[in-house]
Amino acid sequence: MRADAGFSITNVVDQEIAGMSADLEAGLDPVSQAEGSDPLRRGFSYLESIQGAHGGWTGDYDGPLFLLPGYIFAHYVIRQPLGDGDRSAFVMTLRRAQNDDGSFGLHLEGDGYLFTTVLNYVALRLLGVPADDPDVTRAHRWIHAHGSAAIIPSWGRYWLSILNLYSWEGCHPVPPELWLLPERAPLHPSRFWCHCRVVVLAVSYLYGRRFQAPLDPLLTALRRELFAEPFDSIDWRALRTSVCPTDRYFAPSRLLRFANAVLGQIEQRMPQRLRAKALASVLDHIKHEQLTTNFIDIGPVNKALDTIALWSAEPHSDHTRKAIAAMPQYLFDCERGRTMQSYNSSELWDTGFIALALAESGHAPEYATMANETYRFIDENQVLEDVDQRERYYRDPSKGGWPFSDRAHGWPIVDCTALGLMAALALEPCSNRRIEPARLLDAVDLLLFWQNDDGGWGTYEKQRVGAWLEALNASEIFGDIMVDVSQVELTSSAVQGLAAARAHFGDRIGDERKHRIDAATARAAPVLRALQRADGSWEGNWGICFTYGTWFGICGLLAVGAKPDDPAIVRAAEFIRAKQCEDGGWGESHKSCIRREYVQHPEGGQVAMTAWALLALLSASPQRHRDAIQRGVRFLCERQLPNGDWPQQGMTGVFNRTCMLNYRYYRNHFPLWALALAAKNGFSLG
Ligand code: LAN
Repeated sequence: MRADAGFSITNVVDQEIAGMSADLEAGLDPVSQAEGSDPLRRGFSYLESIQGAHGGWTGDYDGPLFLLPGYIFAHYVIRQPLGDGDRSAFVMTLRRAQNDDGSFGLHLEGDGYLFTTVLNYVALRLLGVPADDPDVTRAHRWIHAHGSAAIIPSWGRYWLSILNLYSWEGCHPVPPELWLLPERAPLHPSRFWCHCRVVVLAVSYLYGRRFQAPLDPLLTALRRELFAEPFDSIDWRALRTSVCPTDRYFAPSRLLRFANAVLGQIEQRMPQRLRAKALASVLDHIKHEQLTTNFIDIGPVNKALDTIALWSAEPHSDHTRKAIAAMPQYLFDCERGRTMQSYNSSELWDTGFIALALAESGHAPEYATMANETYRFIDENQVLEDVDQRERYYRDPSKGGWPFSDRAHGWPIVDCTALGLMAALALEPCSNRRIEPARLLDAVDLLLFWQNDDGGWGTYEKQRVGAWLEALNASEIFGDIMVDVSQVELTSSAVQGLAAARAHFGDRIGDERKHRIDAATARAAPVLRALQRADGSWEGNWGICFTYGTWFGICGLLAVGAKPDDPAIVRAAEFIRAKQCEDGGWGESHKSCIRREYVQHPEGGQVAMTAWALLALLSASPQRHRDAIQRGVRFLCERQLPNGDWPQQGMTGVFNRTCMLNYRYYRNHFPLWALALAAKNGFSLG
């Protein structure tokens, strides 16, 4: 539930529980008894009961523990006090996320990171929690046992510098002049992965101005609390290369150390006129990002930083007012409290998978209103135009794409576009409206545009620089953040989307486009094969981990024309089958993503991962893996709750190798889709 709708979390949760227990007392399932024991009908009826008025499904989308602090810091810096409701809800949310040892993880299930422990400590203090509060004291102790805020990773340094709790001198330079380099230069930030690029953009503005909040008594107290030595006696420059070992994901490359040294020299000699020009250009790019996303901005990190940058430049402008007013769009009330979401929502993504599951089940005619409304959501959230002056602002075309959340956000993504396209095609027969074929073909053309020269697809954009640039990853805590390279999920989704469109349109797709699709598909096959590991698996980048990646790998190969007896598919299915848990499910730990090898989940089967494994095996060869599939199906059926929902379990999503995410609806649409496919292949759901 959207937090800005003015609900109280405790009320919501209490009401839901009260409603459920009343039903149980009356001996009724919350979902009508008519669904009986059919897990598909129960599951879809449950989803039907919580579909939004806009046709989509809205849910919580959190996990990272460095987002809400950014929201709190931004309000503090721009002197926009939070309301009492927000304050108490945030304090509760932050307390709940704290580990027993006083630390905060990079994400909800993670062991302590100095980065997030310091940020959450400061956030609690800025919210008015006193230094002698037991939770604050526990965090304080942990921070000092791990070297103090002095050795926080660079992303933490930026935040602390903005808050006047660190010196910009302790940060490696992030000069705004980078944006004035010739666009052909491989180091021009327009070549960076878009999420990295927008963070660099905002930080370069604040760094370039050495922006800091004015010191006040609370910040002065924090300066004392965060460091072992007196703040004014710290040798900031000497700290630049020291980062807490708990947080470091990789050692800095020689290229990065060299670049930092060179930038450090240049920064000392930067002409003021050049700096002013660079700052003006960067601010213009920030404004463009805000204007083209309805002030949502591409993600939560640049949303908070951009808002501060704008406020620092023009505190009273209409633009800044709109940027501030859009902040609460990132808040969401859920069982864990009032969270800052990892995106403005995951609505298109979830609604798209629900559409596919419903279509696969053959039950769409029974759920005609739900199917119709789902289709409407897909229809109403396709991006219809490119952004204004897109080339000047380094943007790829957008027309025809689908975003991860909604049209207002506007940044289309490769797999979301493929999903939007497939969902539209799958539900069209059950809908009383119809997306113009020309719009669906725009999606096809955009997918074709996005194909990389190596034949694969990345996330948001066609690859702009070689993968070598990853050596300049300065984040310390995230992996694979610099370049939008070809990946298994995106490549697989793109070829599946193209195959679906080709099958749907037949000859109407046009000769020229048909040839382009065929050529694109042929070029994708070797990429998918090259990404497969020797053990038959594919490593996922956005879901945990080998289970997710291998499902995409198998379906990608099938979409490029591989046969189920292709040795690559046989090996992949064998990999999946061998990982089945004793309880019949599949469960993979998020540690797989960090260690880059399969780690079993300590709690055994997880519903979302079981669904991915089943989808993989059912796509590869339902016959060869009959027993394993039947046991997995039983696992899902047994875990389903009386109301048609499934229990929330461990985290299922990941980004940049180290940070985990909670996808609220993965426990619903993936099991339903897997069960639907199983039923279609003759497996019993009884
Ligand atoms: C997402 C969420 C969706 C995800 C999929 C569509 C599932 C994926 O297949 C492609 C990549 C994408 C779009 C994705 C990229 C990275 C995001 C935006 C996120 C994981 C959500 C949050 C994350 C963003 C980078 C968080 C902010 C942190 C930074 C390091 C800037």
